[in-house]
Amino acid sequence: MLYPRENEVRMVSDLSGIWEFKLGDETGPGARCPALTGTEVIAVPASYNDQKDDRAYREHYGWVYYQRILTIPKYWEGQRVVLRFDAVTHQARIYVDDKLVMEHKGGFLPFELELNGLVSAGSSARLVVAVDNRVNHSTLPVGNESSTAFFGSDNPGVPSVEAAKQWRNPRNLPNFDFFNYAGIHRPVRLYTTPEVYVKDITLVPDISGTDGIVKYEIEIGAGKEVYDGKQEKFPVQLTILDAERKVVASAGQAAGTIAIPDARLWWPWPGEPYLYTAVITCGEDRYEQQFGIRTVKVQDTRFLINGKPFYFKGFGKHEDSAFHGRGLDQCLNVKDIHLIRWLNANSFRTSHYPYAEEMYDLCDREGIVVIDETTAVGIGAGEAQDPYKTFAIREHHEEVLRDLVARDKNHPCVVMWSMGNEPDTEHFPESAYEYWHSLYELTHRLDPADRPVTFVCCQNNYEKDLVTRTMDVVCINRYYGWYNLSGDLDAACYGLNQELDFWEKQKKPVMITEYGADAIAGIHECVAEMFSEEFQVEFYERQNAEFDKRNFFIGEHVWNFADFATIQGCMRADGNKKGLLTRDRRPKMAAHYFRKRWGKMPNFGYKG
Ligand code: GCB
Repeated sequence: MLYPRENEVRMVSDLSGIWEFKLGDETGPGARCPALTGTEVIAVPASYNDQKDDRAYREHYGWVYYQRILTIPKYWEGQRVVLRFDAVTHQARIYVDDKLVMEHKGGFLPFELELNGLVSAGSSARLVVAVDNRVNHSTLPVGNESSTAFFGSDNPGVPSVEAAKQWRNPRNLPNFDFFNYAGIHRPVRLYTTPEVYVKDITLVPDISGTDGIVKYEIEIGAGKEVYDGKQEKFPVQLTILDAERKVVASAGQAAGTIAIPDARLWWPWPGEPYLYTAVITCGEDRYEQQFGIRTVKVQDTRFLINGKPFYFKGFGKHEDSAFHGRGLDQCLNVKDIHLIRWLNANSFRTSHYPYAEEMYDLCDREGIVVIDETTAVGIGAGEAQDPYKTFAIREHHEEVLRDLVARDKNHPCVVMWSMGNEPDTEHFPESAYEYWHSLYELTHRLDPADRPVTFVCCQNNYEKDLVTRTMDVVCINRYYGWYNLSGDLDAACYGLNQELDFWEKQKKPVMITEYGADAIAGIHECVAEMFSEEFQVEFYERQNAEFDKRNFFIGEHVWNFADFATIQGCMRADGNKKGLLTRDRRPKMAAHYFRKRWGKMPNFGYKG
């Protein structure tokens, strides 16, 4: 799905601002939704949870309602008018003048609908967006539904969920470690196109000698007009501009291959992330899509970008900040990109969901490498239940993969797809293999550029796990010295090395996608113990020394870039404190440590 961009033939109107808001309950709205009364104010885009200091907002369970008037200007007559939601978390029902016009499941990817026929140019309509924040065994991310999750698994007197309902309000029990923020998280926009319009563009870059080669395909859509696909009526023209907007190549078909002589490549920062622009015209429509010329390939135990062995230096992140929750914050995104550079890092993973499109645009432009992850976090329910046989998630997971690849396929910053984070691969290894391997094949088929595909594996019995070793890159999250062998870094390094010996035999590129220790900023000790800034530094120093000895090891992503909000619990003091930075982006000692370490490590050829 193309990002809405304004130009000489397309208008974009951003509906961000103050909307009306009302909390609902577990009963969702039906086919009709009458006007809301007794509403409160809410900012869009942002999570609703922290906009009012009220437990009812923070811990809400079920539906909420957003309302505003939308107006289609008279001068948009004759245009296709589209209402686009970049992300509504987790489930949305859209009403135009009382009537249900669209539903969408999944809180981190865009969806849109044409308003022609629903609201005419020169008139207004009432827009209500109903949003459900519930997570369970049929959603991604996954919510718990078991009684043990309610009360802690080692509580001997665990009552059933049914019994608990008698005296406890229903609540979300996320099977993931980030606060279950919800609401209209990203912009809502109206945009126009001519009736015959550029619907989609696929650009697959390659390199041949000094030339850039771009395989392209342009899809044309039609509103009321009948698009017969014939060149004569709606000729498609593709023009490639360089960064100075000089024409470097052009073609007159909707699909083909085009060469850019003496192309400048997209390199990760501090290399030059050079971008070209594809200008597509068809009939009256015009759309511009930026792209880069770069290749990505896994070869033996190397991850090659433009043919050179790349080493990942960076983090798992979150979209998370004070007040906004998970809502788009462009200022924070720019700040984070600058901090990534300040830290001398080169990459991050969009743990644990697709991020806002604006962030990928920034990464394209600033040369930050991205591992793009779906919302599949928390698939597992212990040894008693095979999630692959009992969770109704497969269809939705496929849909998320399809929509993610369709949304992000043209970004040069995206070098690998992560199908999910820390599913159960240990208790039901065969089921897990069947599930993940078929999705792995699907993702390869979906991506026209055929990027490497992986998923991120939980600390487990790696000998039993049949899936992780079959991924293009083995991505492991490990907490030796934190959740296990807590505080004992000698033992942690021993355990880590045992495991690394195992991975060495698999002859695959391996990277650590999470490792880390909580550190509460300001806690200092001479003899480093857990939760102090000194322990966090020592934890990383010791484990990095082990990674440096391993040739097949292609990257280190620390957990986490910054402290972030989680559900309250006895394991979390005001959220997860594993950030190198605090939630308000102040560096801990470990940030200075990594800035020095990464400053000395090249992007390419670190392991020869
Ligand atoms: C993990 C999860 C991540 C958590 C982290 C932690 O393995 O992937 O979402 O936040 O551990 O700090 O516990």
